[in-house]
Amino acid sequence: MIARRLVAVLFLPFLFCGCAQEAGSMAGTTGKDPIVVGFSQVGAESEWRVANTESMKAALSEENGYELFFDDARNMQENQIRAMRNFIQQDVDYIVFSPRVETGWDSILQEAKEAEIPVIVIDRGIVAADDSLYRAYIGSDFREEGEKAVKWLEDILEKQERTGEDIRIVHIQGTLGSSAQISRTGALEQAIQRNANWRMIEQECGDFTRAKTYEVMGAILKRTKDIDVVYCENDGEALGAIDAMEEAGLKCNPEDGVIVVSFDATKKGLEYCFEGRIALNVECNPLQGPYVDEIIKKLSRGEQVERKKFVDETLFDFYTITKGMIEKRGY
Ligand code: GYE
Repeated sequence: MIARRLVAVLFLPFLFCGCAQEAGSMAGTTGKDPIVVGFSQVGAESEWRVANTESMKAALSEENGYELFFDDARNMQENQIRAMRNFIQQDVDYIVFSPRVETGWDSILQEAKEAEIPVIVIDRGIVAADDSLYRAYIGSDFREEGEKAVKWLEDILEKQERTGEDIRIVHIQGTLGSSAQISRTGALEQAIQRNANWRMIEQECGDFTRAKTYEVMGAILKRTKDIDVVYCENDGEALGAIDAMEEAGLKCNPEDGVIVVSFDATKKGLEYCFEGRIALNVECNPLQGPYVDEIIKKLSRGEQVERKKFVDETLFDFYTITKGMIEKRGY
């Protein structure tokens, strides 16, 4: 196995095209074999994602006993599958991946299983034919995040005594088919059903990016400017939507403007929240590296691991956020 891996490490990197190869020195200075991990990241579409990548690289570092093969799939599932297949050919010890979408992973996971390479899913969840296709999942409870957002919205509209008026909602969705999108969308759609005065006037995909959302929001604003709430599924989308609305002369704030709801709570998102331009920012914690490290170390020692773990998350709103909270934010 070691000999096979040595060959793989020496030659296979040249077969990877367009992927950042970050192999450390074999065996390191400790005299122990490093744990070889292939990590397929979905892309670099958001600040959240960049923080997630950094957390993973910091935790799975050479000093920490790892050799990391990192691949950025540029937001394409087929690239992720290709990278995972390369990791299998390289006979890595573990595969970690952040799936772009929920479905379509069964065959590649089966290949990993046949090669006896344990797979750890991070961030977004998957729907797999069979539970034995991956060892552990670590990520966020996206449905819970969505529930926090709609509950907050119900409360604020009640406080503002707006339960009797139509609430016109624009919904910007994340990458369609991703578990983050499915669950955050699910929470809103269900809340619309139970609140007779909430109207979904537009629903478009912003693909979790500022640029795409700026475009789709611009198009929406040509159709209507009568908007009460914009529900964006991450900070990038919120920033893009706000850019477009402010340019069109709309004010964004929860007191006398459009109420913008967002997810992630990155530093930039929190700054917008402090100003009220984002009224509510539900935290989504990207710092998953240390948990992945813990899982891998446990598996390497032959210990049991939790099959599913959600990271801790909170929320921030315009009324309670402080400067101190923003300063503490590292990403
Ligand atoms: O909210 C968004 C990112 O999957 C939780 O993906 C993640 C989402 C996050 O691009 O910013």
